[in-house]
Amino acid sequence: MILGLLAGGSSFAGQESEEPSAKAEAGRSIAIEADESLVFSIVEIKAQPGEFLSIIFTNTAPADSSEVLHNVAFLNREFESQELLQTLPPTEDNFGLPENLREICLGETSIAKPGEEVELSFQAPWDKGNFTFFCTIPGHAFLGMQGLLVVE
Ligand SMILES: [Cu+2]
Repeated sequence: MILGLLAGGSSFAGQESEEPSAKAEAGRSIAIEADESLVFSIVEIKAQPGEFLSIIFTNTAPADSSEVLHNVAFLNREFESQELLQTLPPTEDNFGLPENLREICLGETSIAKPGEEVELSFQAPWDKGNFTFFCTIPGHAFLGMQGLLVVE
């Protein structure tokens, strides 16, 4: 009975949110996964200039590995692996995007615990080129959680 009430409530809420908004519209869906092996299932995403993308990221680490947190953040230019690591602070109280990278971030998902799915809608840059994405959890990019958005 409680489930029924919740489902009804959410459909009503959906009907009332039809107004246009400035938020990035939902674009082409791209599913990315990562588990406790600290590698993204996709390390290259191809997109057209200005294309709207909807990233659906799932942390597929086992539920008992509660310390394995992940997210995905997209930057507005390519970072060589070493450069990215030098830019990231060695430790971070907040596991989200470091303050020094916030200005050059195209978008980041929230942090996903094992079994959780998080989403991010954003617009690819109009400039062609390579744009780095990575997991902001300390140490994960260092161990390989990074990839490239290729705009062409
Ligand atoms: Cu991670």
